[in-house]
Amino acid sequence: PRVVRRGDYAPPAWLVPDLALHFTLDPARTIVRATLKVERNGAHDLPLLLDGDGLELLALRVDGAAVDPVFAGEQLSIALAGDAHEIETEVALAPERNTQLMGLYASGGLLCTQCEAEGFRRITWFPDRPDILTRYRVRLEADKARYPILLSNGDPVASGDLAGGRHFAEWHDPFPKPSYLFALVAGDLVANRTGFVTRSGREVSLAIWVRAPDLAKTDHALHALETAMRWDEQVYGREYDLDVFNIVAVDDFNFGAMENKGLNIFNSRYILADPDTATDYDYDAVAAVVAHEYFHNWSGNRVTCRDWFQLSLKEGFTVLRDQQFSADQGSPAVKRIEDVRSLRAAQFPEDAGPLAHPVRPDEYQEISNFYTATIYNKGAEVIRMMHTMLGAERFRQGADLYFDRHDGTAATVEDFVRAMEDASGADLAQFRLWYSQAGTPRVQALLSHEPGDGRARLSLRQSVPPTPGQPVKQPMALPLRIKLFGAETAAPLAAEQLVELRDETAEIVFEGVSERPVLSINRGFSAPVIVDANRPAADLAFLSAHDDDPFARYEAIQQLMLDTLVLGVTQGRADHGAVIAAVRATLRDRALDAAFIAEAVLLPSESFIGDQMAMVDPEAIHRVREALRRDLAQSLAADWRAAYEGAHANRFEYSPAAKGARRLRTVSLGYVMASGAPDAPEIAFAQFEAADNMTDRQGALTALVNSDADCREAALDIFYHRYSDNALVLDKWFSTQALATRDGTLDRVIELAQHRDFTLANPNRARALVGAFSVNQRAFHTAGGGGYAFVADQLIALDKLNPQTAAKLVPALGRWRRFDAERAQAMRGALERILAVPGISRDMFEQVSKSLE
Ligand code: DPP
Ligand code: ZN
Repeated sequence: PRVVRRGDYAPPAWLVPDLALHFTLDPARTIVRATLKVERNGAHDLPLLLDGDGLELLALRVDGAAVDPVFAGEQLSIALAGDAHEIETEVALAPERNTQLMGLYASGGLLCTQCEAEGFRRITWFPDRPDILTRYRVRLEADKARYPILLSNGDPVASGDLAGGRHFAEWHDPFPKPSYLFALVAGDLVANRTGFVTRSGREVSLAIWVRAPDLAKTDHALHALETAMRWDEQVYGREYDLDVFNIVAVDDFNFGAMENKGLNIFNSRYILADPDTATDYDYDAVAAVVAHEYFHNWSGNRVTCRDWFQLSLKEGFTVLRDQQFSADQGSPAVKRIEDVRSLRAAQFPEDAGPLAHPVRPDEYQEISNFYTATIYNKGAEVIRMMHTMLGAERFRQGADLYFDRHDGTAATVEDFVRAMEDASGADLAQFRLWYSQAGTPRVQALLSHEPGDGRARLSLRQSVPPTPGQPVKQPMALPLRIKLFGAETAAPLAAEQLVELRDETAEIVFEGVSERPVLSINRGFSAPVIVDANRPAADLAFLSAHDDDPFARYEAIQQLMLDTLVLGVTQGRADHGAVIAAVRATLRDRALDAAFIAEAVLLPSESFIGDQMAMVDPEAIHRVREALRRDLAQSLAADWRAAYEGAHANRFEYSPAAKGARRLRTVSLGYVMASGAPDAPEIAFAQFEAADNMTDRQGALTALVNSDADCREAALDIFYHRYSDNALVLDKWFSTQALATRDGTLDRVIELAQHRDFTLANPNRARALVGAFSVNQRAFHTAGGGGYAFVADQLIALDKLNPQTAAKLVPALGRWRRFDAERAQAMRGALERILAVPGISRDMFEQVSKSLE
């Protein structure tokens, strides 16, 4: 297989300062004429190499004269004598047959593009690499009735009618950009518009384009966009730079959204929201993704990536920025809990498995496979640690320096770290290991107390596990926020310290510690590591009630639950008393907000429990967790009912307080159901029917679908018929069933794959069924291997349509080392079957072959 290596980077031999693109749009046959101005970059006699993929080449001219194409591998090779030339190409494409959804494709009557990372080469011949920055002039021509709206990057400069019912629009983007940021959209769209005045007085016209029936669902996204634009001015000093900012929602999309300059294209699930169809989670995700793509205008577009090994330069930084934004809109503590939860659910397993890779990888076969939780979420944690170590003010100075120094260029991770160093005076030499070493560091923390001397000693020891290709690791620089509390007085024994662990071991001595200290460590999750502090249940219970850092408090109760569950699995039994007492105290603490309580009292997921064990026994984990759930539900029956009823609102409102109440209501309903009380299904069904919002409705549906209640099928039917014309809600109908914890989920999922509304052609739908099922630990690992066979069949079929989306679903099968021999063999068998399919994509080949190693 082709392997691309970071060390092989060489600057481009030819630059393309200007590009004119002329599209004659048609779903069956689109003609693209491109005129590239090329300039020799330095002294050399190398040919111009252009990338192309699936293009029918109709004409090639150099300085106006037709030439015969010469190919070097997949590239077009053009020998040029002078230092500046004009290259013209003409190609034909078939957007309606483009099932990969990369390049120009058709979605729900629209024509649209996706170019990151390497989709532009599926539109025209071009040096498709991010360090070539080009000024684009684009002319779009199309049938006016079918495609009345024609959009591209930058500012609109001309439009008008043409013969034969056709029309045209011209767009100029004054900012040189990499080809992955090119976009166009043609379709019958309407806009929700507003004006925005930047802090220096630029008037920007904002528009969110959708099909007419969806217009009423765009207010939330538009509001989020305005809020994000203002926030970036205030917090990072970054202002918008064009006269228009357009967003288009499309139904078929591989990513969540794409930050094309001035023309963001979104998966409709991250734009459309109204109370009847979107949950609070969806509302939050819409705002976060709108903000994320907008923030890319600086962290990604104005300063882009030199090569794809630098992907986290823009993604890690932009995820951090969107996390900070969301934290500022609601509860920072709950946002931090959610972010750590998703890091642990997606990134820790990646770091512990066969696809582990550093935040700045050294090689890849297919770059699409590296849009991972490591690049995004761990990348964000790495920059967050710099923020923690430098402090907000010096971090901002570093960000300013980075933007100033590299504006209009393609930069590297090293450029970012150097800007942080130069602005702050900090030494980040060792810290850079976070970019090159894969694997989640572990920190052992042991606190001992010498009452006679009034002294406490904290010994820390770090280790970074081996990962594929990296057997031996260096100690990392880890910022750990630490505090001690007195076990008797419940008072802090000293102010919080920020300890930077740099060596393999360290000892920290605390003086004047007269009472027994309790250790609070990695507060706020200051470093993305696994801490083994071996604290007894009593200390965890103490911290869950008294810690003054909300994250640490959440962490303590979760650790207590986790210890109890792991003990239950490994020893066959565990005492539930401490967990029950801690949950009771949390539920009854009037000072806590509902959203926090809801997060804290939720048991760790079955997969997260599995992640703690060398050998995962999915059935035992399920059994032990259900037993604790039932015990909590029954022991605290009155508390759950009180929490459930106390969190009832009379009508829908989208505010942090109302969201928190709904979250606690849903979690409490889950416990009411788990108690086995005879009236519980009626309560859930009543909520399902009376709900005036999707959060309550789906919450009740989930509780029913996880249970054996008779009315669960009725609820599923009602839900299906109510929303049968709404694709995004039908996705929930599929995923709720695929995620069900009850028996028989595998059979149900196999049945659902035959449902008339199931299709692999739409990535959201494929993920809703196959993706959701593959993270349902118990169902996916059903004894007999039926889950693996099902997923393998689906991935083989999906790979033929959309390799990028298929390859993202491989990791669940790649975890075979953690399962018993029978399961491991069946999982390997499924992977081998995929690998043996003739014509397997490069995307799939890389993921599957690495998973088998
Ligand atoms: N559109 C994707 C994102 O914003 C890839 N850049 O993360
Ligand atoms: Zn991004």
